[in-house]
Amino acid sequence: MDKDRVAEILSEIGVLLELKGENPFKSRAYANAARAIQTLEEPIEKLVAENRLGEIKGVGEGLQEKITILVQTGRLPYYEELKASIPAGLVEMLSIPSLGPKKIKALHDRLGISTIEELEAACKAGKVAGLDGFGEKRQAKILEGIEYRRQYASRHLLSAALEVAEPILAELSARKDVIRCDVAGSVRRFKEMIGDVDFIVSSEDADAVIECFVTRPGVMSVSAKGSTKASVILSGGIQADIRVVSHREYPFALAYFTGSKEHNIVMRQRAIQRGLRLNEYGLFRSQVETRDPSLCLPCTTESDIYAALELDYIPPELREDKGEFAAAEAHALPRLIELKDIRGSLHNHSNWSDGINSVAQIASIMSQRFEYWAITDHSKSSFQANGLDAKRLKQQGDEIRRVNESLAAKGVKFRLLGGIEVDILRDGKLDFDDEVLAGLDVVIASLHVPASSEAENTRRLVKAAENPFVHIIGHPTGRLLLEREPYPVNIQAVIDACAETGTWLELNCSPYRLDLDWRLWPQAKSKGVKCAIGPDAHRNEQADWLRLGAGVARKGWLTADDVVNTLDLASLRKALAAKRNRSKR
Ligand code: DGT
Ligand code: CA
Ligand code: CA
Ligand code: ZN
Repeated sequence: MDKDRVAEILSEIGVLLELKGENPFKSRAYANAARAIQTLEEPIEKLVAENRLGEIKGVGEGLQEKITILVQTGRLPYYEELKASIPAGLVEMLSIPSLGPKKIKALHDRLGISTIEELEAACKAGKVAGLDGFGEKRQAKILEGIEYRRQYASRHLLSAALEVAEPILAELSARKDVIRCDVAGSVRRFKEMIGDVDFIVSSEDADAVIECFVTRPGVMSVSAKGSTKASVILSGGIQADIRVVSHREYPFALAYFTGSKEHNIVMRQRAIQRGLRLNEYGLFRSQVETRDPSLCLPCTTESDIYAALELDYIPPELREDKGEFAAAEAHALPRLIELKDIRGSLHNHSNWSDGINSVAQIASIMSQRFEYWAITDHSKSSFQANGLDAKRLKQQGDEIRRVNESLAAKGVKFRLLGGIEVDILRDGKLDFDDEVLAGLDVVIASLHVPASSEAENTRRLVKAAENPFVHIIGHPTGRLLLEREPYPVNIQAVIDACAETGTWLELNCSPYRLDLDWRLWPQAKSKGVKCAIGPDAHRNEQADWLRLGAGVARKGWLTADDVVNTLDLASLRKALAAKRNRSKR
């Protein structure tokens, strides 16, 4: 554990003690010690090893003992117990601008407030203004702070992060004083939701790069600005961090700030086991924490770092400490799917239901980029989405056929596929009879109106998978990121039913869904379940969501072979026929 982290924990202890209303001298002692440790010239591990913590100003015996435990074991039970003894809501309130520990304690003691929601209600009811030391002005400020926090300190969709990150990255790479740059953190790892966006840059003119970063349009406020790093809030409320490092440090900083934290911890351990030290500054021939460039192994890429630790290169999406180390050691990492492997999409809507584009418009755009594109509009029970009844479905089918004929006449290979996203109704019955489904190229079954019982939802989905005319279970858990939790369902049972019946599971790559979750794909894959990546496009531009789909599929350890819409059209047709033929055997 480095000194920054030790200092961070000590100062947090100081704040927690204050929240608890402990003796102010005690909490101040922690804050002072934290400050002293931050400015140490030597590695803290060295001081611990040589029993010299007493030399630090303001660090008495009690603190020495705690720091020693922390540095030697990486944990501090005292800190963990202290944290656990305070309602989580009080600690959370610290993130509200204008509220410090003393005020939070007063609110807790006098109004019994222990969550942000309670605080908001009390402010709205005017109860906070009446407290000694608060008043109308402060009450209004607190409400403002709660709103700010809600907007700006929350989590964001990956798609929103990519959207803000890409222009910044383009701008940075175009600068002459930038040697290399990349997005790091959870965005690079393709997490479905992110906290903030991290940029790593190598340059010999850090000042100029930082200045450009904090003054570019789109920056709403600058939260921190130093000589090599800065944090800003972008319009739209996403925080972005930048770090500028030297050319030599770049691969180490990129690897470190890509994370995940869990992945980094294992990397660090592997380094230690080999008599090395790994941190954001380098990989050093050293038994103690250091930044001495003369001890650093020469690595110019992340691959070099992995190689030095006897690992194959681990793609960022897999860096979650979920089995990637064993695989990289055994040269058994999968060759992950790439966007260019995807040849078409099986889940899309047209203006026959709630989509924007006509069948002809869809064909004219998608034929430029893909081999096939299925139109799978909603079925009649989804009346709010203008779902199709059998008669309109047939008319739509005729239109699709006409468009395909004219494509064929022009010698174009691209084809539209005709299909439906059929609602799964009560008891797992579908919105169309088998005879209707049998006439379609692609059938997705989706649960849009779930029951409250897990058993019931599971039964419905399993029954849908057992239908020989259903190819795909759409957005299998129904989650809406940042909005709605998955419906209760035994997803293991659904995966098993898909494996049993040869039904595909969808990786719905609408940025709001990314469902089935990447964490479940390795399991589905191990049972032989294939994946259909579907943008669920309601307008043509949403074809771009396939990029999210490919990235999240990578995060789920999937290869091109695991994903059905990497097949060419002829093979796809065979695969679509396979399930129906199965039931005839
Ligand atoms: P986020 O922003 O919450 O979506 O998640 P990340 O992973 O982007 O986290 P962030 O921005 O706090 O930090 C970026 C990376 O820096 C993180 O993935 C790993 C590394 N990192 C940050 N703090 C620590 C730490 O205390 N220990 C270790 N080992 N790595 C850290
Ligand atoms: Ca981040
Ligand atoms: Ca960050
Ligand atoms: Zn749907």
